[in-house]
Parts: sequence; C-alpha cells; structure tokens
Amino acid sequence: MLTAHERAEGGALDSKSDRRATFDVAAIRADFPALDQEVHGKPLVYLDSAASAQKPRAVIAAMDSLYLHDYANVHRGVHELSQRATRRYEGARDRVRDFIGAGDSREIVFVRGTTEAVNLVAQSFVRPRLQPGDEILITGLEHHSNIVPWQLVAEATGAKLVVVAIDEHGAVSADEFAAKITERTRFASFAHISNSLGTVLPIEAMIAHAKKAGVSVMIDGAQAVPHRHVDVRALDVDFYAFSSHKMYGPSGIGALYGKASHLEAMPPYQGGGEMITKVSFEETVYNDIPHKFEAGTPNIGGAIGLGAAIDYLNGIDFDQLAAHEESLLAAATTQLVDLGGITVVGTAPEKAAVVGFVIDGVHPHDVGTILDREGVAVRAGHHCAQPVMDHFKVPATVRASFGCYNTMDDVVRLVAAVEVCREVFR
Ligand code: C6P
Repeated sequence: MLTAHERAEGGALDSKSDRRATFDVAAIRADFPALDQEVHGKPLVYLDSAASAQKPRAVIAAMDSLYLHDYANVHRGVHELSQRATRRYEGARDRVRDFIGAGDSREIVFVRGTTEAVNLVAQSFVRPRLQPGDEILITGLEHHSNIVPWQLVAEATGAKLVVVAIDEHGAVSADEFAAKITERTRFASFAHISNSLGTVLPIEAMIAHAKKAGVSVMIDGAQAVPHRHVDVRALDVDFYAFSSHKMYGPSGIGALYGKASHLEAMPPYQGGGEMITKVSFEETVYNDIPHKFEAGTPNIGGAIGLGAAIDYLNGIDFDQLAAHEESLLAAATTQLVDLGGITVVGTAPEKAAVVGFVIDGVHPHDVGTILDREGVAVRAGHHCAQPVMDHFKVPATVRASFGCYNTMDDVVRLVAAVEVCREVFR
C-alpha cells in the first residue's frame, strides 16, 4: 500500500502539466523560508546560489517525511519501512531520468555530487582506455573538479591534459575546441556553464565535433541544471553530471547520467555492499547498473530530497525562469559598470546567472565582507577555478549569482552595497 507521501510523490511524477503558467517570483520566494530573515540587521539578499542554493519547503518536507515515517535502509529489507524507503529512493531516480531526458533509470547513478561523478568517469571509464601520450581535452574555464581528476588519471597513465583556451571575454570557441582534437584525443570533458564567469559553452557544437572524431564526452552540468532545460538524449552526450545542492535540493547527493552501454562496460568504482550480487573469497559478481556504482548504504534522504527538488523545478517554466534571470544579470552588469571603477570579469556573449567583478583597489574578500554587513551574501574568492583567475590576472573576484527567487530589488541592494564598499575604501 502506498503511503500519503508516496502518493504525493507519485502524483508529482505524473503531473508535468502542473507547470506554473506564469513566473511568479513573489510566490517562489514564499516557498523558501531561509530568505525571510535579517542578517546584520538588514533583510537578507541571497546572491550565492551558484555555490549552493536555498531549499524550498517542499524539499525539506519530503526529507522530513522520510525520517518521520518511512526511513529504513534500501534494497535490503523485506519489511514495510524498507520497501517504502526503497520505492521513494528509486522514485527519485526516475525523476532524475525524466528531468534530464534520459531513456532509462539504469543510466542514472546517484553520487555525492559533480565532483564524485567526474572522478568516477575518470577512473572507471577513461583511465583503462589511456596509453602514454594519449590526450584528455578540457577547457580553460573548468572548475577544479573537472581538472584535478583528469590530472590524476593522466599522471597514472602517462596521458596528458590538453586545454582549449578561453578568450578575453571568457568564451570558448567550438572551432578552437575542434582544432585541439587529435588522433590521440581519448576523451573530452567540459562545463555546460562556467561557475566563475557564467559563460554558456557551445556544447552542442562541441559534442558534434567530438563525436565526428569518435571522442566520448562528459559534461559538467553543475551550473546548468538549475537554469536550463537539459536533454541528454538530444545532446547525445556520453556522460552528464550535476549536484543536487545547486538546484534547490540537499547537499551530499548528485547524479551521473551515463549511456547504459558505457556503464555496463565499466568496472565498479568502489567495492562494498549493494554493488554485488554474489561474493565469495574466490570471486565477486557485480550487481547490475546503476547499483554496481552505488557501493554501501546510499544517501537515501538526499536522493529523496533531490527528487522533491526536481518536482519543485518541474513546477517552474524554464523559459520564463531563464528570461527572469537574464534580466537580473543584465541589470546587475549595467548598473555595476555604470558605477565606474568596476571591472566585470567574464563578458562572454552567452552568459547565465553569474556576474563576477572586481573593484579597483579593493580586495574581493574585503568587498565580500562589507557586502555581508549590508545583508548581501555573495562569494568572494577564486571559485575553485584558479586557472580562470590566472587568465584574467586577478587573485579573486566577487561573484553574485542568481537563482529563481532573486528579484530586481536584490540587484538594487547589491549595487547599493557595492557603493557603500567604495565609500569605505575611498
Ligand atoms: N561550484 C561554486 O561556488 P560539487 O562540490 O561536487 O557539488 O560541485 C563541484 C562543481 C563542479 N563543477 C562546477 C561548474 C561547479 O560550479 C562546482 C561547484 C561551487 O562555484 C562550489 S566550489
């Protein structure tokens, strides 16, 4: 028998038609309790969603209900609670499948986040295919999570990392990407959207170039899935990864999409319970995909929270969301530049949801601290993209990033706080 929460979740799965007809930012804000507070005596303006987004009540409630009513380990128990938890956990996997347009739930592996997904693919798919002198292709705007795992496999195998340079705006050219593909290129991995610059990469053209050369591709979608509709089958991408916490779900969980044929051919990444069908001291038979890659007790509550975050996002029209975030980005960029003495870092023609900037003569960490005193939460630092900072010859930037709940008032407060900051350092 289905519990009330399972019925609610089942309903959500079937009701894409529930999409909100209009983009009502006030209604969206009301769904996020954390936004309704003061910080240092000022109403909070949360502009750090690229680092981690706030959570709507529906996500918190889904996780609460698991722990209040349905919690037990998954895939193991014959008892009722284990069966409920298993149904909800696997229901979350089905939601991820539908959310990114995958054809089969077996192609969705739950992981800790994007970082773990890249490491899994690097170690299990790419490393066994590498010979000394082989090449792995990335771009100059990658997050450290999409650099270091490739350096690790390159070091272990004698392969090398080839980097497609970004231009002075922080854009990546699909033609330059194509020009870097050689007969030694074995794999390409790149972001869908840059976390430090907001650049939207021309991933369709890049994937097409790679496919033409027979090169498999992984996309780091961490910054894309909260803002863009993604269809992995239309992209014909081999692997696509993202983290739940940037898309209004809990932290510590994310998903790796991999084509079933790849996942089936790959060796397990970690050994333990759950990923086996039979173990003896002589031999172990691995479980089917995706369980082969989910060793140990998984993040059950996290997966269910991620499923609820997807239900929440399915209630938002992504075209309207993108238009809303674009207008915030355009207003913030123009108004910051108009202040004078401010350089926006990352001015690619295709940008999303992120404005990175530096103020002449003021260290970004000082800006971040003063903005915080004004109630405005931004990230200041290298954003785990040090090569990007080196490219633009800055130690760090201030980054304001937008989510579905941000408003033009937030932009006004950001710009006013930056003015306060300039006064302090004048
Ligand atoms: N970026 C930011 O402030 P994890 O930590 O595994 O959930 O995600 C890593 C990651 C990978 N790729 C991109 C493009 C990312 O933006 C991130 C996380 C955060 O920009 C924290 S450093």
